[in-house]
Amino acid sequence: MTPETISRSDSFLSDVVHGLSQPRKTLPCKYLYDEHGSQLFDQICELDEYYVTRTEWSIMKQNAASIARQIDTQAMLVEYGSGSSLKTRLLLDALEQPRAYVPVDISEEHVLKTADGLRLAYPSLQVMPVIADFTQPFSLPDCEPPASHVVIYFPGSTIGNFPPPQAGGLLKQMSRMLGRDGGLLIGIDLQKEAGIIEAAYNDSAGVTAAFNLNVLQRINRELGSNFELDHFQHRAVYNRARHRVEISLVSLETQVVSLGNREVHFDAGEEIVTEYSHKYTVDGFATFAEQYGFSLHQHWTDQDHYFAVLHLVI
Ligand code: AVJ
Repeated sequence: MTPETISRSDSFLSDVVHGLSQPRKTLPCKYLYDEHGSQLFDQICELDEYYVTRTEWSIMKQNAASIARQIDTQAMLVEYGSGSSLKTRLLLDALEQPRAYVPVDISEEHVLKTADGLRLAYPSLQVMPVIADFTQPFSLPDCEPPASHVVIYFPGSTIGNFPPPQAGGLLKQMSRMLGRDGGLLIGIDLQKEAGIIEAAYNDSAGVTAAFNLNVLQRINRELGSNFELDHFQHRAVYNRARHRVEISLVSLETQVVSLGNREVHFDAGEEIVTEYSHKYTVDGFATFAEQYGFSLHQHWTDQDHYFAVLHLVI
């Protein structure tokens, strides 16, 4: 093991122990995205019930030219949580090429494979992947010639995974990275009828359930615990007051799981919250982002107002 992998699994263990010691048990949602989890997430994106990806895709496709105009040739395009960079290709196809494209993702296998694919498709583009947890400070690589500013692309409504205080922290960290003339292109999932939202997170094929349960498998494999996956059940409920989907794993019985030298006790019906997915309005998000120095320059949405892509500047 390299020192880096040791410290990474160390913080994984301490994050898991910490989360499972709370009166309301939680696990940080970033751990859903190991190699298998990232593949399952890609499958979620293709589900009929999961309107999010397809709607954002159609907004990007219909408006690629005007969105791409917000990114000039001097810019370094930095994508937070790039995954397979599928939507980015729409941007890159519409762009005069930026200085460099920097995909930032926590899943090493995923981001390196994606970077190779992009280099093949865009031979003259500098693709400089960064393997990082973007919720922590990280540094950008240097490109040649240097970029004059940064445009951050943060699609997928990933910002929705963070409760407002953390989302605000992330916006603050981003605003420091941009430089004058920089901007943020961000995808947000909009508030809509609860039934539509709940169906998206409780798909009939059970892919979201598998995605959620996979985090227990990962903890077993990487931290040597003994979670029984069939003793837990996926749950996703839209909390209308807080405008967020609360995704959890419910313990189906009273049970004890061993984790390192500890034992974690579960009551029957007790939940582990694994992810939130906050839904916004365009105005609500713009007002929120103003607290961190951003102002809304332009936005694009679909006919049904299910999703919006915002261009925020500082
Ligand atoms: C990664 C934020 C886009 O909240 O919709 C999808 C993750 N979790 N189904 C979302 C997710 C379960 C997703 N984002």
